Amino acid sequence: MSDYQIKSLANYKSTYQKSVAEPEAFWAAIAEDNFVWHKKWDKVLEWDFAKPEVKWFEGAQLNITENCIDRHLEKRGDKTAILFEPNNPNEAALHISYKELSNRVNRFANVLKSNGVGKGDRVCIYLPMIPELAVSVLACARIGAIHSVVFAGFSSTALATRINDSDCKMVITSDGSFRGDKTIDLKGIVDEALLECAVVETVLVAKRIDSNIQLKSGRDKWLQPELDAASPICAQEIMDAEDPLFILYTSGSTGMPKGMVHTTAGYMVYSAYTFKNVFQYEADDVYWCTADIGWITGHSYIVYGPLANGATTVMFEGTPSYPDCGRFWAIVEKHKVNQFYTAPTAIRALAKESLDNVKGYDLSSLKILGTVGEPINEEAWHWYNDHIGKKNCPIVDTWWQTETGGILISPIPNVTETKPTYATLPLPGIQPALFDKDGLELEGNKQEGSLCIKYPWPSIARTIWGNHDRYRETYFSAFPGNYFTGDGALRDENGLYRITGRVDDVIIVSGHNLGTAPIEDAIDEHPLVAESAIVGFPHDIKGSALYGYVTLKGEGLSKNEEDLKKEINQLIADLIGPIAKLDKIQFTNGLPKTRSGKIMRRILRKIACGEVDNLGDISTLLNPEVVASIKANVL
Ligand code: 7RM
Repeated sequence: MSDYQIKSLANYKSTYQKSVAEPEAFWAAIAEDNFVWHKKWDKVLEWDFAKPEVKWFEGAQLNITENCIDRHLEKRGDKTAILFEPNNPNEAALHISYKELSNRVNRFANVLKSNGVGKGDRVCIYLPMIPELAVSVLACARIGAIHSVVFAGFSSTALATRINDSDCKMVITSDGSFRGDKTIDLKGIVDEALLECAVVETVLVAKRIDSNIQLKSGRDKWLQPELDAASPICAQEIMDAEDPLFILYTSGSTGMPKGMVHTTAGYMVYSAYTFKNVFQYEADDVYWCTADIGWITGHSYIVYGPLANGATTVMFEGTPSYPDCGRFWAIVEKHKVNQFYTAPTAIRALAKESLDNVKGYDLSSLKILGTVGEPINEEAWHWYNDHIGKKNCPIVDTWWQTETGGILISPIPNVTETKPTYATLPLPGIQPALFDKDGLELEGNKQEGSLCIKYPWPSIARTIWGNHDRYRETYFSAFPGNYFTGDGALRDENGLYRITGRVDDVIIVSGHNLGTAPIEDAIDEHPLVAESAIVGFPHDIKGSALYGYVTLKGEGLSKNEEDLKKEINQLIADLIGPIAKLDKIQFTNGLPKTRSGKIMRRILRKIACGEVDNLGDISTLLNPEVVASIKANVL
């Protein structure tokens, strides 16, 4: 286990050096020493970004659930694997030990089999954040079925598109889900989706709420009786290293969502290795990632990465604001959480509320804080650092993507430095590069350009389900020989990376390239601003001009709007330069967000450009009411 956990800066430097000089030897040693294999690989890596093709550990055989569950049973069978915290704080938390998890996963795997699911079959999982979600994911992996988890906030149309794209023969869902003090009729959404899906043979329904739903005979089954009748022993399917483990859909800039395909061995090795290092997990720690398993963050850093390390991973069913905005901190205190991993949008939302929501709780168990999903602005970073970490917890700003399977750029806490708004340094095995718009690599420090990765890492997605051409086009054609992330980044004078946002968020004003993130950062420095988003709109003289959507904190609402606009532009002029001043500022009561918390700038751009009737695909939009009010008040 010597190389597995990086514990000092010198150690990081030598490990990184080795990972770049001899990637195959580096990953082979990690794979060999830290996982259970039924057969070792014949070849560590085969790759060609021109084809594109990437294969890791070919010839090896394994099962990821043996690595996540079985191998822990002897040493830590009674340790809590999954700590389930329900939506309702008055409902008891559930401590699922590794032994109990093994029992549940095996039973579930047998239920899949008895319902005709086998190796290579696709299973769509559409569940709220209840234990059955993690268990069903692992049950699929146990028998070699390919899981496709669809976030349970997606509409029936979005669900149907995803089920059909990968021909899922089974759907696993629940009778409903909780959201705050309301319930949502998930089964009704599935029924509607299935009107469009001829391929689905069976629907397994977990019971979560007190509902009266109808089961469609011949198709739908309650899950619990099936589990009760199943054996708690299920032999693992022995998988080849490159057998698909799961499909996870992510939206592209146009058209159909992309079903990113992750395979078994490389994904396991990389998600486990990065979990251990980025969160510096120690044996008795309680780790909590607030994401939903419906996103890649939940796959890699609630389920697979933590369990492969024998960790205790918290799974939270609820939302940050129920029953009040202190819920996260109540849970940290209750379960003595050591590592806490969340999204900037959640931090900004909570920072908008009174500090009284934080003050009553004992947060002294916290050692490490993390963020993921979008650039974190300076103000939110400091709020997190000051009020949650009490200036005592390194913040890991982890940059990665559904396509990358695991974290690529991030500080290693207490090992490498942190810097507000910077994801900082590549993890071992990751070779980032910046390119200009002519496709030339920008060498040396103090550079800004398109972020690419030059060399494969074990958990890179292998293809887009059913569309390898689109995979090539999207990721390997803009900068031939490199994986193109679609993000822009800058490398500072010390070689630290800052993600500046999607490259398509760059706005060129009078010939100056302006990233949206730094301008939004500047606006967010205003004490009365909660959140902002900038887009470009056509301008006769400048080419493009800037349109700002600004949400104020409660105290801001009584202020004179014209004064506020002046103050905001003065801040921008002071922090970035007069070139970045906004032509138009619209005050809003919220911003359009995806269900995973990313601002949908595409919608804001269309509104600012006067195309209010043609907003494109809004299937991932969380808050349509906000869009309606923005449209009604457009400047
Ligand atoms: C993990 C995840 C990927 C996109 C990515 C970026 C943005 C994610 C950060 C970030 C700045 C970060 N997967 N992004 N993390 N931007 N700093 N730490 O979110 O597929 O849903 O999104 O998210 O633009 O390309 S994702």
